[in-house]
Amino acid sequence: MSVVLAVAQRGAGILTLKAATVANSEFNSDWLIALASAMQATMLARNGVGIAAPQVYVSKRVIIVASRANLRYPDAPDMPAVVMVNPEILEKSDNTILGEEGCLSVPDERGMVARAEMVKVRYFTLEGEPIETVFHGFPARIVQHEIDHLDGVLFVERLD
Ligand code: K1U
Ligand code: ZN
Repeated sequence: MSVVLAVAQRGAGILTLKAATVANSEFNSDWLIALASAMQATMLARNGVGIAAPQVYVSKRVIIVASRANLRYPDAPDMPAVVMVNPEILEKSDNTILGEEGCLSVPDERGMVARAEMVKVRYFTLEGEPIETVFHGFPARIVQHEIDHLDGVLFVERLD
């Protein structure tokens, strides 16, 4: 059974830091697997579609992306939750889309943010396997929102 963690709220210092890269020696470790499991449980408990480790007070480059169709994005694909370690955006489209965002760390505030429609991302699995994937639309938006968290940026700093 997984632990549901406290979520850092806007104003917490950890949300402003650049998170540390996960070291090779940490892949496949009990603590990294436990972190990912607790992040997923916390995301589900808060009804989120993503989460980043700094939001649970761990300043490491780990995110989860879990797109699903919803009222704002009825055509969004249903994705199984994907854990990404040390994610990097390799390419992004020039064309941007303005879309509504929320944040587990900024309750009761939503706003319109312009994000690239497509991102090509390289990340590592919990076991350290490198993966390259292209995301479009809402999943691409979640990836960009979560990587922003790893760089200490909140969506409210990107409002249009
Ligand atoms: O990182 C987070 O704070 C999670 C955040 C992810 C996100 C939402 C919307 C656009 C980009 C990124 C959330 O999940 S907040 C909850 C939320 O806005 C939402 C929940 C279910 C469906 C749609 C949005
Ligand atoms: Zn957020």
